[in-house]
Amino acid sequence: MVGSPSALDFLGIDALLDDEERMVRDTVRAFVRDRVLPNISQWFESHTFPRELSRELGTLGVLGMHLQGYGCPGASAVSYGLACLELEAGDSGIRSFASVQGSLAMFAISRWGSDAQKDTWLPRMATGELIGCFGLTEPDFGSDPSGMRTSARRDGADWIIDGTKAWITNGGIADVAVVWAQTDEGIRGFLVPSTTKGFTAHAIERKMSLRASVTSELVFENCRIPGESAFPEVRGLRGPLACLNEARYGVLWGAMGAARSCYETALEYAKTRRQFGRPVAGFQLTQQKLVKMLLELNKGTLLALHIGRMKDDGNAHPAHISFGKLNNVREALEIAREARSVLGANGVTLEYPVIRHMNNLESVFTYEGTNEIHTLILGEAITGSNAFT
Ligand code: TGC
Ligand code: FAD
Repeated sequence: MVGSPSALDFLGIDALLDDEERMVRDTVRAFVRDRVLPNISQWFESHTFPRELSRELGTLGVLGMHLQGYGCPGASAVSYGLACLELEAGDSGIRSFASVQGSLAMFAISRWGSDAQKDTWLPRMATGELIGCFGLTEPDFGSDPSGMRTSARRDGADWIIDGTKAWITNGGIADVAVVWAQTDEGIRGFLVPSTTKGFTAHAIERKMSLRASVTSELVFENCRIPGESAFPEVRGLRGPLACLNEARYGVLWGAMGAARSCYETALEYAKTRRQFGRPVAGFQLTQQKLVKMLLELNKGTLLALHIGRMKDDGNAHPAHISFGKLNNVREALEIAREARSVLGANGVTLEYPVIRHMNNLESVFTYEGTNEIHTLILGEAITGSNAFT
């Protein structure tokens, strides 16, 4: 007779991982338990990302974890995904820091940079000594970055950048910005050190979501950088969009971490909270909510693992990544909302992680391609018809 399934690993997904993957998961989970969970509600409340966490995440080995060489560990896609899940079980803002550093800024340099650019930036970004950000979005161009107005023009051997980027994670604490700009050869990528004259970053205040993450506006005014600061080969939107695949992949795992935290919190609460003389977990309507969470959490985690195995085999198409991002973030948000209701009034305080995850997931739902954009990417993949415009 097969034993009863565990409420915490109902489908036995743990058995689908190898020893190396379990080791990565357990190491990141322990870091989150010891370093993030005791502090996160305070960081969230005070709208703070503690800069020293960058080095600690570097030591943990999660910055540029899936990249090869230049001090990066070259971990598998599945191991990287598991690390994202565990970080986001702590807080989406902490996973965001690692995503932007590793999958956007470092990946861009690793994929599109010259050898000199890789030597200069990657080893010290892997340790967390240096922080990067990725500037694609602008105040008037979010879902449609093709219209960006930030421009770069040649002036002798140098480039001059002018324009504004908006909603840039890590912007105010970054040592280097990867900036995408229009040139007379199409969109190109540039590496702009934060000390460059004419470059300023302004914090976006009063966010009700991702409060343990720095989000900034970047302004470039007659900002002069040397000619070798441009990525040498890549032209056009495929430059930044290739980087988004990597970050979206981390998000599709990470969302299941936030969802797991919400499910486990709601389950525990429902078993101990008593109303009408019995635990609320005994009411059919509560069980329906918990079971809905159980189904979507397990399906989403299996989906993440499946896409991860496809990625490790070289078979993940960007549309597969959109499938995972769309489904898993949408379902994580639903799980967070259900969990919030199970906790009743206690669900609206930072004494429990649920409303923090719920608010964070509103940003995750919007960034890295909104729900609608991923719907249209999938719509085009199955019909062959582009419905963006
Ligand atoms: P389109 O004409 O379809 O494509 C232009 C060129 O790009 C290539 N391409 C891709 N390459 C690699 N990966 C992908 N996923 C790609 N998608 C397209 C394409 O083959 C083409 O190449 P080429 O060589 O033929 O020129 O472009 P479009 O202008 O129609 O736009 C398509 C659309 C709407 C899907 C795209 O613009 C899009 O994805 N928009 C959403 C923008 C977005 O996601 N922004 C995210 C900003 S970063 C962020 O949010 C960080 S949050 C912090 C965190 O991660 O924690
Ligand atoms: P818009 O594009 O204005 O969209 C508004 C609404 O219209 C959305 O619901 C959208 O889905 C819908 N819509 C748009 N086009 C269509 C269409 N064709 N059909 C149907 N519906 C459509 N960007 C970066 O470059 N780097 C970062 O590090 C970064 N970090 C971020 C951190 C946070 C906390 C947040 C909230 C955002 C961040 N972003 C970053 C920006 C993010 O990528 C954009 O917010 C996102 O791409 C959506 O753009 P937008 O907000 O301008 O919305």
